Amino acid sequence: MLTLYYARPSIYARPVWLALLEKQLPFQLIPVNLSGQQFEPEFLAVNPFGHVPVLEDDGFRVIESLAILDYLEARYPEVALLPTEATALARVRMVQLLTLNELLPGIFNLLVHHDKAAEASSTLEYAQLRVRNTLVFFESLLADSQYFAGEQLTLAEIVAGTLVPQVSDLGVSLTDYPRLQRWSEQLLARPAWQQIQLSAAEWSNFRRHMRVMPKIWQRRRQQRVTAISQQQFLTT
Ligand SMILES: N[C@@H](CCC(=O)N[C@@H](CS)C(=O)NCC(=O)O)C(=O)O
Repeated sequence: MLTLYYARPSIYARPVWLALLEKQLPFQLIPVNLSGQQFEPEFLAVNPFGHVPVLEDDGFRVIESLAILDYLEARYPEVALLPTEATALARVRMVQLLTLNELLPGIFNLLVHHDKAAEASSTLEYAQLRVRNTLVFFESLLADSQYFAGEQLTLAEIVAGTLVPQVSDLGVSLTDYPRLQRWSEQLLARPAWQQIQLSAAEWSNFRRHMRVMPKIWQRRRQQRVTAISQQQFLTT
């Protein structure tokens, strides 16, 4: 039986949730309350890094969202989400990595610094540039195709498709990116996307949460040091 440890709004867990749905696999969800449950010994025994997502498959445990997606693809290839042709594969990997390494930190900094004065303006400017650059790149990569790697839904949609269709909820308009807008609408209409849809209240909660994230991180760093060192002490 497949088990996914997740949190509903988690940007890293949602692609795994979507992949399980798109592959039509039976699975159970275990919610983790990220206000502290991730540092409890029971969860650190599941993932010593205290993060969701975690996937368990018949006793085999995988952490790190991209590793989990690759595992699911190799283990359950029936509904294929990863092309093998070189250029299509490169497109998928570019979209996955740019989403997590450029778009996500850009959006995060826009949210955190949105109302800060001059001292944060270069951070804000850089964040805007990262978001815009990624969206422009994605817009041109889509060209006239239905999906990033052609006419087949892939892990590029699974990863970018949990963030790009939501950027307007996070304060970034998609009106300058008509292809991305069409692509987003198409994804949001799919049953799997509808199943993981967050309500307006959940998005607004998420926005509020992201804005205070640097303070939370500071506290969590200490919690993590304490929790992980205790865990190591217990296991040595
Ligand atoms: N690189 C990891 C990142 C996972 C991650 O940061 N997950 C967040 C939720 S979006 C988390 O569990 N945060 C809890 C914490 O930082 O204490 C992945 O891709 O799975």
